[in-house]
Amino acid sequence: MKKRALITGITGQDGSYLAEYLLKQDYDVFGLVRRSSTVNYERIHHIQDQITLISGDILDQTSMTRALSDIRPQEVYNLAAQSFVQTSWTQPVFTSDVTALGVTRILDAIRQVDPAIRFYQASSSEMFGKVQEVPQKETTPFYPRSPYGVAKVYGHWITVNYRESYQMHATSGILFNHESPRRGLEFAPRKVSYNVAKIKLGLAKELRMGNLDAQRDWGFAGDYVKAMWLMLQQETPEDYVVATGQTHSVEKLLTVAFNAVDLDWKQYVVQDERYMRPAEVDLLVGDPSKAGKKLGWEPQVTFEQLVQMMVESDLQLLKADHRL
Ligand code: NAP
Ligand code: F7E
Repeated sequence: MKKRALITGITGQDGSYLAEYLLKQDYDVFGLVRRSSTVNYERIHHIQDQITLISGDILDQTSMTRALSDIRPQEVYNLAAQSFVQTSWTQPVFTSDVTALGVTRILDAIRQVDPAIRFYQASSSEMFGKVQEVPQKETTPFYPRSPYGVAKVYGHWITVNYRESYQMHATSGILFNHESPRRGLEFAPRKVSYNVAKIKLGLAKELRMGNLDAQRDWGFAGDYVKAMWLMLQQETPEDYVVATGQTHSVEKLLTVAFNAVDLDWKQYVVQDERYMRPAEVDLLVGDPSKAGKKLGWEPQVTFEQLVQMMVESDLQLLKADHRL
């Protein structure tokens, strides 16, 4: 019998890579998708005939229970969230409902339908916020700096609580920033790669950015979904930090991306207050040694390779769109 996995957030960046990865592991893959007036299956279009999409929303507990009862999966990966940090200040209540309470809805649906289902929660380095320790590891205290970060702290602790209260195989993966050519255009690395490609092709003249001093531990999304799967294959559920262990500033990101097309970022980047945050996370760098030791997980793509991959992909995309 093939294993069955349900992915919430399958239309997102990570959902699409995880679905591909699970198909390669010979799973039957199911994805929860919410209704929208236009179809947004761009990231899963290429595998749509190999997966099954189920209508539902993590704001609606009945839809979660129904999906679990219909599919009877062995594994559930909860990747659904309002995941853009900046938006969490303008929509704090909505962000909490989806990103925090959504986790309880799905955990409780699992408890009712089949508590033996293994559960992965997409936790985030944003929980470390104003960091209390460098580098950050599983035991580092949380100090979130945005409504998104606060919501993820709730999601993390409710996962731990259901594990301890009901002996469920529930795991929280504390993933640091991970990117790819499939990343949403609003996140810094994709915003940079897309606009660098536009400038190179003569389709834009400048790039407006916020805080250039912030530092992040950036990895490749394709590497990180493997860690999610490995966590659910362990006999004992535990929480893991997934990161590269290297950190770079937004300025360094600009340097590498513009250098990839032989341009100097200083001639094109304009700082714009609109992209500054009410409270910033200044420095994130993870310690992935537990994931290395217990899961045998290691990132494969370096920061420079990642940025070059993204710029190259956006050049191809824009050339095709504009028939260049
Ligand atoms: P993403 O591209 O923003 O995808 C989010 C997904 O959640 C989309 O499929 C979205 O569906 C879905 N979703 C949002 N609200 C929903 C709802 N109410 N019901 C059902 N589905 C809903 O995010 P990502 O980068 O793939 O990240 C995946 C998860 O990892 C998120 O939980 C994120 O917070 C977390 N995380 C990400 C990173 C990172 O660096 N990427 C790091 C740590 C943690 P639509 O397509 O319909 O909008
Ligand atoms: O910002 C700075 C910004 O939006 C990175 C999400 O996946 O990772 C992501 O959250 C940094 C911040 O990602 C612009 O101030 C400067 O310091 O790419 P980002 P994020 O906020 O780190 C974590 C782990 C998640 O869990 C989240 O879901 O870049 N920055 N100028 C800018 N950021 C953006 N977006 N746009 C700018 O113009």
